[in-house]
Amino acid sequence: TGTMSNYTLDEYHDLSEQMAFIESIAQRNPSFVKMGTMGKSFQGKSIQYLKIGYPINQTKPIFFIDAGIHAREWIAPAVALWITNELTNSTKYASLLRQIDIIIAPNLNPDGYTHTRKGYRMWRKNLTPQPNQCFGVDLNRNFPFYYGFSGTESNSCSEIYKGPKAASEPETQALKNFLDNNKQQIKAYITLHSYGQNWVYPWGYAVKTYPPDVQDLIDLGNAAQKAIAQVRGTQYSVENSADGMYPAAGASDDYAKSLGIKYVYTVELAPSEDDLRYDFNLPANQILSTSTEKSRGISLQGFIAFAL
Ligand code: ING
Ligand code: ZN
Repeated sequence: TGTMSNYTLDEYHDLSEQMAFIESIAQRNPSFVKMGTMGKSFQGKSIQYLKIGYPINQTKPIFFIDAGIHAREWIAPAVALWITNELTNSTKYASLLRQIDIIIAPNLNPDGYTHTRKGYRMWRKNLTPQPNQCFGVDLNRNFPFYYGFSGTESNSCSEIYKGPKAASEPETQALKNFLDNNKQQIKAYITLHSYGQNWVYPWGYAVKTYPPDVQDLIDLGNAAQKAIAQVRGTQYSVENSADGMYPAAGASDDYAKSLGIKYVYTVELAPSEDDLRYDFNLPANQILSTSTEKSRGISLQGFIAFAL
């Protein structure tokens, strides 16, 4: 696709355009950006990530951000790519990027995402064949921690089907292996979803059940919430996922926390739950404002997490 200087951050893009964009960022910035592959989807599409940090070959504490585990939540990859551009297109993050590496995996479910771009707009799962002529596993119910305990289905036709067994899916395995292999270095993990404008902390598998350091997660969540509100008054609620939304076991955030990663959040991006106009169809003209808010919350997260 040549140089991607024509990539627009205020529109939704096909997977191939997203991947060409991150590849071009890596190519243009070899001193501090490197592209890697976490694994492959069922259909053989690469699950790519960028490592961003100075110097590029040093191992540092990692701030890990992913997006797109659910295919229809288009705003999540769009925000992840906006953040990627922001971090690599400006000198203002140089000192942060000397302290830590930021690793961004902008699209964890390339098969599902491609399906939503080709017309089945509301697809959530991946695309593996399943019994009963149904397709797809909810990747955010497929992780091996309290697998199947709550908020999921064994019926393969369900939107929240947990799969035939824990970590059965190649996309799950890709992220799981990456987290397993880097758990020592990863100090913060944020997984971008939509929607609801919630900043959500574990555990998600049961109500009123929290990790021992939950107060630290709430404190940093509150700091992020404040930073987001400062941009243009947008309100995010900081809440436990099971208490505030619904219990659901086998999600990636619980798995990351179970590995000992300290600051773990699911972030439900715009629109808010009260906005009945858009659900997953957030208009493209709201990508930039949603991204700006998020980068404030997230960069603050980075600073505080690593200052501790
Ligand atoms: N929301 C998440 C989901 O997978 C969630 C909410 C996250 C629940 C983590 C429990 C644990 O259902 C969206 N929008 O997918
Ligand atoms: Zn989701």
